[in-house]
Amino acid sequence: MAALYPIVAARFTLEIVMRCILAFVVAFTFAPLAKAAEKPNVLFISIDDLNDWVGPLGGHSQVKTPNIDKLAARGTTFTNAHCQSPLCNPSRTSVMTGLRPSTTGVYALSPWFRTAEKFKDHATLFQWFKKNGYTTTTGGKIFHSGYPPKADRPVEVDTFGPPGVMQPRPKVKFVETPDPHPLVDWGVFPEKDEECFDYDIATWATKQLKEPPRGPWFLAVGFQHPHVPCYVPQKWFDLYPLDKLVMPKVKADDRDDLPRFASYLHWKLPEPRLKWLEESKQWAPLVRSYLASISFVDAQVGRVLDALKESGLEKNTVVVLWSDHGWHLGEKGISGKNTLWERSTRVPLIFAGPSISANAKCDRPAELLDMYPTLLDLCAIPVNKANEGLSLVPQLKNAKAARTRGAVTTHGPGNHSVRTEHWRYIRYADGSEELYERELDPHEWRNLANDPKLAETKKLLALALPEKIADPLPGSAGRLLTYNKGVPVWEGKPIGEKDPFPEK
Ligand SMILES: [Ca+2]
Repeated sequence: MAALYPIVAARFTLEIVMRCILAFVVAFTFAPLAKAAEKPNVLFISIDDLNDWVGPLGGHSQVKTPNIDKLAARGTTFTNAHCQSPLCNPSRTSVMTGLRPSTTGVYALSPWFRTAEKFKDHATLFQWFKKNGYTTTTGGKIFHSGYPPKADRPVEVDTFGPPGVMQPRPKVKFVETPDPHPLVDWGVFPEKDEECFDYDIATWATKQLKEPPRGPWFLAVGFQHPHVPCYVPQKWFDLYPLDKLVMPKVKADDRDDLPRFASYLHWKLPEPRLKWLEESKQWAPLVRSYLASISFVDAQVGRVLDALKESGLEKNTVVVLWSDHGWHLGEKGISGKNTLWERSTRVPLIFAGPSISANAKCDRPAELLDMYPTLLDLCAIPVNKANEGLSLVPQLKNAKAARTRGAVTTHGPGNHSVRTEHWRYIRYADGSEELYERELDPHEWRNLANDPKLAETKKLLALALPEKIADPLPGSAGRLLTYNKGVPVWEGKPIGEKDPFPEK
């Protein structure tokens, strides 16, 4: 035994040395991998047509969004965030490309931006993350419905989950709106949450979180409520009794001080005007259905966030929740979007996760366009120099951090709005203007553009507007307003100088 001992001891020592060498080699060889594993994941939640009627923004005193409230409590809410376009396709194209509509030429419901040669190889948010080691997955409505076309999907993301489909729908519309558009409808339907399309999207997302990919991942989940049709089960309507409903504030002569061009941006919409909603006693039911749809989608957001928590990945996941644009419910005489006013441009934008201040509200102007560079910054991914947005990380660390740039929204070539902390300035393609002093006039009821004392203010605000204005991409159609040689053209039809504003 005595003779054996030194051998055993030597072997033991050798083993220790070998193990140390191995540990050393492993540490060095896999150091970058370990670092990569520490990279935060991204849970990107988009909500369709959700205006500021959420708890943290206070847009409606009665709205119940406990899950979005909870997310806001553990993160930072931008209270002055605005979309780049008040319409799905251009807004979402801007978010994913990191470019303004005035740069892409995507102003309308079509086309898919890749049809333009110059964007064939433009790296979207998802592609930039993939290039930097992330597994990318999307489900529900992320790009505009039907986009990307099937053939392009594998190029855009690693896994393209269920696309956004607005099903089921009742056999016959509940509300006979002036435009018989099948989606412009609201009411109690179906019976159970489990039958709603956004319920399925949340279920799909929770499954992704239970079995996440190896390495850092980017999961995009796109909900469609409260986009019309505002169909949800009865229990969500019960949260908002009709007889106690607080209606949006409107002013009867609100449009009297607007330039005529303001009406051209929404010359004809499938969404009804306030006049019709009042006459047909549908205004309150629409407001109620929209609120009910918000609470329903909030519950689906909650299911996904609960699944994130249960997965144990919450600490290392950046969550960002946003909506593509707002929605009018009678303000300025209309319902729907397609305007450059607060009701159309203001959106929820909430970040939560590692190194983000909790329970913070940032009043600095922010743009949805800023999400792309912000997410890169949060995940320590190299910048994409093509990005036209700016990282919001300084504000995520300190909500009071300065931000000098206003938030710009564009609808159709040459029509822009800029929002600062104090002002909203709008300039239309024909040069006509609007100016609102936001702190004194939160409903944007008094257009101050003709006040000579404010000429210099307008000039300074106008500096924020884009200098280059791309022509609409070939194939542009759906909600497109152009202005050529002094003639406004809405969806291909010229608008006459004396044509009355369509009240339906
Ligand atoms: Ca939308």
